Amino acid sequence: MKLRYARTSPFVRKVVVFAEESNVAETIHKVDTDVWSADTDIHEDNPLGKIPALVTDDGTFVGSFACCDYLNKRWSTKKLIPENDAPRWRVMQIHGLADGAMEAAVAYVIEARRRPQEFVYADFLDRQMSRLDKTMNSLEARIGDLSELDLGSITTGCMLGYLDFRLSDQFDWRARAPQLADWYKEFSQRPSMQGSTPA
Ligand SMILES: N[C@@H](CCC(=O)N[C@@H](CS)C(=O)NCC(=O)O)C(=O)O
Repeated sequence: MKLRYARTSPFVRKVVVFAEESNVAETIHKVDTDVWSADTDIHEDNPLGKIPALVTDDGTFVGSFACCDYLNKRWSTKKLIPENDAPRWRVMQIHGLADGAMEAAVAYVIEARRRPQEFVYADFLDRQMSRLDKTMNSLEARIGDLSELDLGSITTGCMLGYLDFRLSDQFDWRARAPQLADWYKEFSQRPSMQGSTPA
């Protein structure tokens, strides 16, 4: 399998950590991809121009959730997305919150760093920051739902890692969510997280 990859992307990191934790990493070949380069070839694998994309004998999966779901169903020897009922609802709910926060953080960073300064829209930045702020409260309130290793906790860990990587000057998430900070301190020590720290 081929994974369109960049070390800085939290969505790619989600797939990389998921793959390692579910024992399929060695079957994945990472292909460095700069989606922002003028001559990027990402569109050959993803018409949306985004990473991650996972190219497999069963077709190409775009978007981090579809990539993880495929790995889980088809290859993983350790299942990290529960099949049914309450365990599945919990993972999907946590994943939705963490993935949405990841989207907000990436949107903030693109607006702040990639737009010419005179076009940066302050209200847009505020809206993303408000999403992040409120989602920290929700995750803090559901800290007990992060005790298992699964798609929800992996996405949360990668999202918080991205906040540290790109938004540490703008957003002190640890002050908003002290229990989450304690949880992350431990979670981020996992070899899968240590080996994929964005740089
Ligand atoms: N919902 C997608 C989001 C993927 C995404 O936004 N990837 C970013 C890198 S972190 C990207 O490729 N951006 C390129 C662009 O927006 O043109 C997923 O879950 O994978």
